[in-house]
Parts: sequence; C-alpha cells; structure tokens
Amino acid sequence: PLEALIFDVDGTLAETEEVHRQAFNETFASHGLDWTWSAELYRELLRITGGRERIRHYVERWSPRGGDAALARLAEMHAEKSNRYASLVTARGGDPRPGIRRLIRDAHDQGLRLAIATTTSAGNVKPLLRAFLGEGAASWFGVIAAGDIVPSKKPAPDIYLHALQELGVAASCCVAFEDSENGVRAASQAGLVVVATPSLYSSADDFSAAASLLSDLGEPDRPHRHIAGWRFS
Ligand code: XBP
Ligand code: MG
Repeated sequence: PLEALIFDVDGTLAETEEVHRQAFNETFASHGLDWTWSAELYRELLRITGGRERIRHYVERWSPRGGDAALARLAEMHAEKSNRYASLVTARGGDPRPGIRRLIRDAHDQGLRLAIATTTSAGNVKPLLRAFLGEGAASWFGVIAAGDIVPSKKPAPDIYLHALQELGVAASCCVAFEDSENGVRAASQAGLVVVATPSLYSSADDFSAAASLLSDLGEPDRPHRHIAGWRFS
C-alpha cells in the first residue's frame, strides 16, 4: 500500500534555482569578487549538487580571480548565501510549481505521510515550505532530510535512504517526486518509484530511471502533459 510521499525541494516544489543563483551572485559581490554566474553557466554548475561543492568546483574548473582566498572562507561564504536565499524566498512567497500544493494537501487529507529529501541546506527548507504552504502545513512534513545530514549528496541514494529510515516505511510503499537526473537517480537507487517533473534547468536531463515523466502536476485549468511512463488520471 502507498504510505508516504517524499519530495525533493529545488525545482520540484518550486522553481528555486534562479533564487539560489541570485543568492550566490549577491554573496560573491558582497565578498568583493567579480564573479557572476550566468544562467548558461549555472546550468552546467548544477550538475554539482550542493552549494559549497558547486563553488569549489567553479574555482577549481575556471580559476576565477580571488578563488583561493574564497575557498579559504568557503563555509562563511556559503552560510551568507543561505541567509540571502532564505530572505529572498520569504519575500517572494515561494512560487510553487503547478499542482504541488494540491497534491500535498490531498495527500495529507488522505493520511499519507510526507517527507522531504533534498541536497539543499536544512535552513533553506522551512522558509520555503512556510512561504508557500503556510505555517501549519509546513509541519505536515514529519521528516525533513536535508544537506549535510548524510555523507554523499544526490545522485547518491543516501538522503532518500535516510528519509526512509526516519519514516520507518519500506521503499516499496513510497513515491518520490523529483525534477532532475541527479534526483531521479538518487531516489531510484534507494528503491523508490519516481515521478519526474523537469524544471527550468533540468529539461535536457536523462529521466530514463523515472517511472513517470510529466510536464508538472497540473492545475484544473492547466492540465499537465504526460511525457513518458505511467499515465495518471
Ligand atoms: C538542489 C541543489 C542545491 C541548491 C543549492 O538539488 O543542488 O545545491 O542548488 O543549495 P536537488 P545549497 O533539488 O536535487 O536537491 O547552496 O543550500 O547547497
Ligand atoms: Mg531538484
């Protein structure tokens, strides 16, 4: 029987990556770095999951001016990026993807358990959930598995295995919702059935490990498009 739904955050609940990108760029500027991550560059950088890991990769791959000094204060810079991100999300109201609030509310009403499995920092999750679901609904998520709680980030299955363990539910009784190849690989390697809804930056990803590929979860006046795999009614 279906017992729980596990959600990725970035790109799945909301199109947050442009907010992350803005928070990274603001942080670089405030540290006196003349680095600007364009949308084109960010698409490539997103293959590296985790903000700290992404900055490190950028420095090692492109050797930008001030790179070594930045790596020496990487933790501090990333903490500032997280604070900027949380403020931006709170100010913008979360911007949920189509159908996601309806699914979460229906699942809760029907007694399904809800969990989060994300590589984003733990402190980023609650501000986003509060911004688009409201204070009460954010507490419907019994398990919030995020960031550095596990040794390896997506596409490793660790964060999903952790969420399953915390839920105390078998993988076969859960469905995961993801928007990227790294996320789909993580969830499917943890034994979960995955519904994929590609987002702004992941449209060209390989979703072959997903059980179902949909444009989004749809709204009554704007139905989703079925792309591949199972068909939902
Ligand atoms: C999301 C990410 C995150 C965010 C940045 O991946 O890769 O790194 O872009 O967040 P997913 P932090 O949706 O697959 O979980 O800077 O907090 O790491
Ligand atoms: Mg994602």
